[in-house]
Amino acid sequence: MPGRYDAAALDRLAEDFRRDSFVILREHFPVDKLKAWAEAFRPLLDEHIAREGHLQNRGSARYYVTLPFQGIFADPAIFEDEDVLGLVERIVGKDPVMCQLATDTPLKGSDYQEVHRDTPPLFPEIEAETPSYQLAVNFPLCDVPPEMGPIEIARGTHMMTRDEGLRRIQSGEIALEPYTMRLGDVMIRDVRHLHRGTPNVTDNPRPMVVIGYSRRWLFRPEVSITIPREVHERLSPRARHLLRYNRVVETLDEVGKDESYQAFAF
Ligand SMILES: O=C(O)CCC(=O)C(=O)O
Repeated sequence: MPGRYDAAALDRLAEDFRRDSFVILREHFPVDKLKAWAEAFRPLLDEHIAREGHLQNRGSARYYVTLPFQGIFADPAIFEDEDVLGLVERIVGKDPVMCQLATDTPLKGSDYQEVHRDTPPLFPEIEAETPSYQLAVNFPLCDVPPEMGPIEIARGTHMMTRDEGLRRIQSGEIALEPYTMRLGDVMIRDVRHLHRGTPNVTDNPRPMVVIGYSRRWLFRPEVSITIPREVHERLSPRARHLLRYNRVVETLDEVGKDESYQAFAF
């Protein structure tokens, strides 16, 4: 499927991204497809909570759950979306790697997270940030109004040290702004910006999908996608290349379900 944005529009979005640390493509993914994802996700969330919910792996009543790379979740119309990949390549360069397909879900009882980054500095020896190397493509599986815990982001803090970003937030120079989203909206963000999850005060879960894309040389051992062979065989050459650092298995039954990505805030 061709993209919705031409090259000039993608160039402008990439500029916005470099300034702000994120962009939102409104009404981008088909709502019916996402409703089917939401339905298929619900039992996976319940299973995760029953198995290891006591770990509260993202704070109180907030869970990180990896999605199985099969069935409707292994959808090239989503992870090979032309506009998203066009932006990813403009931001992290040619030959990006897809390293993560998961969800963050706050429930009733969730709280404000500590303001954090999702990754430690690439070069802790120097007090400077580099161009972007790790992106999260986020899209919710429901509408996210203020009462369902929208993410709050301090715009532009991806290119500052953590301490400088926190200082500017504390002084009021940069605000932590909430970003409400509708089903179908897609956010592409640099995981270094300072941000936090906020409480979902409703009775319904608020799943947010995260697809991770990295620069071509970056390997993140804390996340991975396990690809069943029959899914791998049906992938396009581009998809196989995107997923080249991930393990191919005969069946997902051979893979443990415990979440290995526990340390998340830096
Ligand atoms: O989905 C959200 O509300 C953001 C969660 C988050 O920042 C995290 O768990 O690292």
